[in-house]
Amino acid sequence: MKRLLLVTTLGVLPLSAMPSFAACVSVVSTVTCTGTTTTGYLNATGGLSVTVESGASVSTTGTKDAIRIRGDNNTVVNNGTIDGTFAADGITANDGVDAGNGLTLTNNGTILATNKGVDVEKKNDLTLTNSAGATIHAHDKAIRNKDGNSAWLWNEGLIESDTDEGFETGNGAEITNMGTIRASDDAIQVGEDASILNSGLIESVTRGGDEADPQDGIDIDSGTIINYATGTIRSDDDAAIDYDATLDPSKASYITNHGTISGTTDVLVEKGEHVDPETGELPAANTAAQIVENWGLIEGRSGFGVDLGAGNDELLLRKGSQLKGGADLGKDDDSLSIFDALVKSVVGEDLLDGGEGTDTITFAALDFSQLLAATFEGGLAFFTFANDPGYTVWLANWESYGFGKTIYSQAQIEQALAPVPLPAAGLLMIPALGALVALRRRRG
Ligand SMILES: [Ca+2]
Ligand SMILES: [Ca+2]
Ligand SMILES: [Ca+2]
Ligand SMILES: [Ca+2]
Repeated sequence: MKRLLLVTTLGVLPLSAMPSFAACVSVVSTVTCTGTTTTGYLNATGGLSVTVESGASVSTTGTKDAIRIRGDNNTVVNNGTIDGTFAADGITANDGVDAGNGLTLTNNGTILATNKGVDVEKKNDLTLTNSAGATIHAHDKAIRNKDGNSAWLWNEGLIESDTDEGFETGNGAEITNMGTIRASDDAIQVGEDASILNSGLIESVTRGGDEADPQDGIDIDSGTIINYATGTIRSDDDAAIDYDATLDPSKASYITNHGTISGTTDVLVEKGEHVDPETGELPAANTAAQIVENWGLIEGRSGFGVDLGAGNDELLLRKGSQLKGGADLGKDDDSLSIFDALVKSVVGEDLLDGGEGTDTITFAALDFSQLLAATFEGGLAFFTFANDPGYTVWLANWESYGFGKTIYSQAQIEQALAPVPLPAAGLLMIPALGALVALRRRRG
């Protein structure tokens, strides 16, 4: 009793200490939609708080979107249905929600549209939550935020476009996907400094759109992508993750994969070598570093698993991971490390190519003594390991070869594996290599 009284007293104290109300009072315009509205909701002012109640629907038979609120800093909570598929003229494609800067949209229900599900083109500071069980489905882009910066998207439901992009936004996007983002065009199209955390499904599928122009799971300029164990990022007909040119090539981009990433070429970086059929122009190359760390599956179904272009790229293949389709690390000084003693289980018989530049491949879980045979032909190298003598790893254009923590040149490897000259006593003149070869002879 005494304790309760104390708490009550403490609770009252701050109130009595509060100053009187300030002179300027702002009242947010609150709009609540109940029942069935077929004339849409239009309001050009900002600071609105619009709620579509559970069981309610807002659509329009007119030509100005189901909800058009183009002022700034509006809030929409949809617990019912917002439907932009009802234009009576049969020609107009309406949006579900068309809004301004600083839109905060929480969708707990359904948003449908023949045009964009949510249209905030060139608007900044979008905050969009699509809850579990909620849907944003549009014939055109599901969410258009093209050239809009600092978007925040949290998806646990379904975001889907039949013919175009799923979520298109500009720079500084923060995306968390635990649900599904599916599109015929890029599922996600972002600019610079994006952060994408995925434990759901992000996919570009071939249906309904312009299939002559294949599209990606994620199209990005720079940033960080983390794909968790339950996550899948994929494309039916193009890259799972595609890097366009970045404005700041000094900044590296990161992919950490614990789940599945699968595309024709899986992780693809623009090399500026082929004319873009859409623009008719040669695109600028991405010259930044991509740092790819794989604990899961990275799969190039008809091309490289990773094709990283210019920049000092790094590919880290952790124990138990899989890379299908091989790797081309492209121009500049790259590194590839395999942390599994069973190299075959990680990279199979696909080519690992360092490309131009001074590149290093490291078999981090193998000691040099595990190298059973090495053949060098031009830029190619073929290694066989003692722990899997029936297997040969295919290598191209590597300048250094790491075993454990030690780096060897081609010349050092050739010298170490050269037929042992007789008398064997001559080996004493090169003690380090001599020890290696002696080991090898004993094993043989
Ligand atoms: Ca690169
Ligand atoms: Ca490179
Ligand atoms: Ca290279
Ligand atoms: Ca090279």
